[in-house]
Amino acid sequence: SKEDVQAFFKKNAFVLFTVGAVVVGVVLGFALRPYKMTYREVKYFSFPGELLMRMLQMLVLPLLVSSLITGMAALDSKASGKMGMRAVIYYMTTTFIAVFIGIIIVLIIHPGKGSKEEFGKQQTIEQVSPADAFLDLIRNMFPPNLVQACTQQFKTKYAKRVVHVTVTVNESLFNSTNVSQEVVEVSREEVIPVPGQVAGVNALGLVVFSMCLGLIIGNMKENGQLLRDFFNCLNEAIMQLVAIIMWYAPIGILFLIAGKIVEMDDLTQMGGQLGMYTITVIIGLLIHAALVLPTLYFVITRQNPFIFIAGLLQALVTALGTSSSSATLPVTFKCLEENNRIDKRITRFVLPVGATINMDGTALYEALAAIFIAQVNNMEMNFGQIITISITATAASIGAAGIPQAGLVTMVIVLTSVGLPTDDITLIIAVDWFLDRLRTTTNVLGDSIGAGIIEFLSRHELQSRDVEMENSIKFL
Ligand code: DAS
Repeated sequence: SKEDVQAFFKKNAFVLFTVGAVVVGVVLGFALRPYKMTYREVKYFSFPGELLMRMLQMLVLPLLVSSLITGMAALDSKASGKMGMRAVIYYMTTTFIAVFIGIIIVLIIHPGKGSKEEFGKQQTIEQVSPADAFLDLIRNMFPPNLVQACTQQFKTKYAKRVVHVTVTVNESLFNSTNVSQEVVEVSREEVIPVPGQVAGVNALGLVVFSMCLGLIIGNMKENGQLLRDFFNCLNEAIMQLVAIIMWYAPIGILFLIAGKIVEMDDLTQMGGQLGMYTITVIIGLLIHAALVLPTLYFVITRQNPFIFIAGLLQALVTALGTSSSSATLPVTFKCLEENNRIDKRITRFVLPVGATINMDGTALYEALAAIFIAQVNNMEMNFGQIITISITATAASIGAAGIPQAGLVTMVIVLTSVGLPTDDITLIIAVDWFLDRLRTTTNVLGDSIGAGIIEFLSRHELQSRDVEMENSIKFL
């Protein structure tokens, strides 16, 4: 009846607006392409989208810190330890499955034909050694300056330097009668690692700090109450800000998507290897997001995964629009807590961590892309190299920040670990803006399904702690 239809629209207005925004954005973008806007015009045109990005990013820091602190403080250390364990196992398993799918799919489809001609010119990319990248990951866990961690992260850079070395020359080599040694000085050029900082939130450092602080505050009995109340209220206030921004989100998403479509390079180059590569990535991500993750959710919780995913629609569309899992974090919170009714003790604990380190889509992508680059270079990867790729791709996905195209940067590690040319990353840059959106959506889905699964597995702890919970933290 008419009332039913009205009620349906009322209830799902948000979702309809958001999905509508994507459709209108795509149509508008293609309609405007023939006008060949200048770079400046595109920037003006996508301004409403840029604003959405900025608003969401504005909330990420206070949201991440306050939710982790309250999340940790709300659980006793035994419960949080168990949940942490489950989270880590879930993140590791799903990331490895993702990597596995990426590798299998690229080996079967074999999108790289073994020629680089059709890709055009390449640029030079800075080398990073896997060891330095790994140390950077750990360094970033301990930011020496918390204020700086809000704007910068640590990254080893490389510099060329002339070094002097002394070499002992044994003269007997030249003259068999006169045995003596001579020390000579030679200089050679060497590339050395130097400490550096790059722009961007050091989310990993803030996550580690907030978790530890939250754990301590949770153990502080009455003395900690003030801090618990403070962070709890801060968290709720930020979530109310999120609710306001959500009304603006459809407009922002519309312009983000339309602007990108107006701006993108011609699709003609999408033929050949790059086109096949794009399709391979899409298939891989689809298998993981639409098949593996829902199946895992169903097997563990015995509930309909697609109803769960329907509740996440807005977060998924925001991920698609912003290509940043950090910027999407506020929306992910809202969807999981309000639509899917996931316990706040779970979301506050696992979502900030998930958005920072659990990136299934990125892991799948990095492994797949590395093997694609090997194929283009006519290099066969042996079993050992494939294992190396799967390990470094996992590490690279953990190290990648939740910002647009971060995965492309950390791919240098994967390529160097198996001796592939890092400059070849530029071969796939043309399509990365698009694939980035898809892998970000997969990343957000992985985090959210993780929250659902971990809540289910932790139901006993959550129940038994309920009474005590009431005393220490009131969830507003
Ligand atoms: N776009 C990133 C994200 O936010 C990661 C990536 O570039 O792969 O999930």
